[in-house]
Amino acid sequence: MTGYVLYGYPQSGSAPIEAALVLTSAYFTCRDLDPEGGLKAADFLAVNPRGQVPALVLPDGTVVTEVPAILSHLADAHPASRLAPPPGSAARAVHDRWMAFTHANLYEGVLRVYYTDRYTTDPAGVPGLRAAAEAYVARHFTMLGDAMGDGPFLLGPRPMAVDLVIWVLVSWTGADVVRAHAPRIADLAAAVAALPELAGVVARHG
Ligand SMILES: N[C@@H](CCC(=O)N[C@@H](CS)C(=O)NCC(=O)O)C(=O)O
Repeated sequence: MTGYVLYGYPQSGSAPIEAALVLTSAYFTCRDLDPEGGLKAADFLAVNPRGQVPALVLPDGTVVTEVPAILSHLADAHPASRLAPPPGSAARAVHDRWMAFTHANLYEGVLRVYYTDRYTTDPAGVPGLRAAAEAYVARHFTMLGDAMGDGPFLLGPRPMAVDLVIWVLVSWTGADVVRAHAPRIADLAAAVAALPELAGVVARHG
């Protein structure tokens, strides 16, 4: 059977994509890579020359990378799953606004915390850069929390693609750290993790 192929590894950015694929009920297989060597192996660089996960191969062979692009495609290709509001609607614009906000500020901010040494040629500057990145992440979690309506998910009662990304970002940052700045975002992540359909994904990714 031809389906999606998801390149990733546990607790990486492939987690929200795996969760979205489960919610679409589409057929997919996971190719877990070794984060030490597998990302820079020639066969994976042929899929994503950036050597990063997630990378999703569509059933027709098209490769899509970058979390928001992958999630947006899955939402549009599987409208019945209601992973995002319908394209062209104001609600979709709001969803995509927060998806872009989350990716540009929080995902990239968390990467600066994890891979701080990549952002300077001066090893002595690493601790200061990391502290600044942590403060940046905290500030943006606060803004995201301030944007929440009644919950339990960012845009209301239904979990959407943006919530899947937030769930992973909270787990990377630490729920207690997020709770100190944005308690409702910590609750949102817990609500995603408690979705019965995602039990297998949550168990795999922690
Ligand atoms: N902007 C990319 C970021 C992807 C990314 O940084 N992935 C991490 C894992 S969460 C990775 O592959 N890191 C390995 C590396 O950069 O060497 C996206 O949205 O997919």
